[in-house]
Amino acid sequence: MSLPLIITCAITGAETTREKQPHLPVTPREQAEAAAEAVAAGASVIHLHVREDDGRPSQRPERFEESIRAIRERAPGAIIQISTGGAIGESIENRARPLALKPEMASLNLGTMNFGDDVFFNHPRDIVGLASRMHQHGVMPELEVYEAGMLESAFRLAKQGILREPFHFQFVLGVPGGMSGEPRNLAHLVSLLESRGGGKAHWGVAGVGRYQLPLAVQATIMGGHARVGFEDNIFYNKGELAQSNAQLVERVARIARELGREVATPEVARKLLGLAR
Ligand code: KMH
Ligand code: ZN
Repeated sequence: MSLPLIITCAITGAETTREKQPHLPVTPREQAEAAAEAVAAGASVIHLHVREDDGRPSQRPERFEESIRAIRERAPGAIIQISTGGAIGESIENRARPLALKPEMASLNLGTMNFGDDVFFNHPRDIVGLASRMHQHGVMPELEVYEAGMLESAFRLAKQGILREPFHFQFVLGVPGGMSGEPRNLAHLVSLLESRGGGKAHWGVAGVGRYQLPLAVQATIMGGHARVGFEDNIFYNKGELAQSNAQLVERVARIARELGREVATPEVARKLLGLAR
């Protein structure tokens, strides 16, 4: 019997624009509305990037604080996971700053890679620095893995005691520069994780663009968890923009139930992930 499905909704991201997706939530108020709708539709975790009023991606702690407060008002139970990836080109100092707010979770990116036409830098020294800062603040890292070498890095960091149990991996597949979202790639990452004794680790998958839905369904069948939302994909169907983040969550929740898998509430997700609060 599979564990309840944890659906993460990445409501805003750093790269998606209002020009491409007119329903993108940008202000704290819009993000709170989007988060509340997503949680009502079945999401338990909100992966959060913030923007300035003009839409520029931001890592200002004050802006995170505003959004977190607004989300807490509209969706009090939601698990908020802040991004330490930020936008391409953001300094590591700025990426780390919102950790001082001590969110329940934060993303931790496990390697440098080409990211479309850009390079997403994650120096080993900075990965260790972010991991220890998270540990210091009691923040649970979500381990972002874009290709198999990054999973190998996680095993190394775990052996060195830099990453500590419980582990929660997010396989982000379909970024040009990382592994694509073909079913065999997810199957390979999961078998690699299991072969290294990661049987107790939790994992989820975030498929980029057209990979979002098939990978969410594959993860649902394989016993993993799923991430959807405008950060990774703006379409509902090919050529048809989604009307909201919640619409993407609702579809995955419905399919999961039809496949016989329950959808985790935030309280259930907290227990599964070992989040003490
Ligand atoms: N915006 C991407 C370059 C994360 O949130 O930690 C990185 C990203 C990952 O979104
Ligand atoms: Zn992100």
